[in-house]
Amino acid sequence: SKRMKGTSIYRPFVYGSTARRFNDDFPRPDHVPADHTHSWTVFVKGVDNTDISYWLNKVQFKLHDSIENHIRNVDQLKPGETFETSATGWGEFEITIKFYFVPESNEKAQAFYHHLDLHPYGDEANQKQQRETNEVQSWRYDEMVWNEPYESFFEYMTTP
Ligand code: SLL
Repeated sequence: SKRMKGTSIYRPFVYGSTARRFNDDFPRPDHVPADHTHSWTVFVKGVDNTDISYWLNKVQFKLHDSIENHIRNVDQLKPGETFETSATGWGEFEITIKFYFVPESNEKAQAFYHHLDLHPYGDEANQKQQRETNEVQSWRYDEMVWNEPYESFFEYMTTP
């Protein structure tokens, strides 16, 4: 199969994290160490939860190496499941999110970087809202672009 000159394919996705602070309404479970202040999830998903598993085969989340089992591979999703992983902790750090594409693509894996936000940020109104909901969301919209895709991948992606 040849690469298609002058052609590209793109698909939108959302990635990021949601963090919650332990408090009276959201107590720290007994098995969680006492110095852990937050519970959080990092994810990759389609816009409005559209399925992305037809082009995304596996996601590897590389967390801080202070975290148990810090390299997390998520694949073979069942319908309705999301590429995501969760942990508890006390600190912010950079998460590497590596995308592995379906074999039809013949493309190498590609990495994205996400800063885990645990603390309210932005202007006063935003911070107030984050404190009230006890949810710090740090989400980003992006598009995966494949330039000069293989003909077979182009067909795979454009055939209903
Ligand atoms: C910092 N550079 O010093 C960062 C590192 C690492 C945070 C933050 C997990 C701890 C655990 C955790 O929150 N690590 O699982 O014991 O701020």
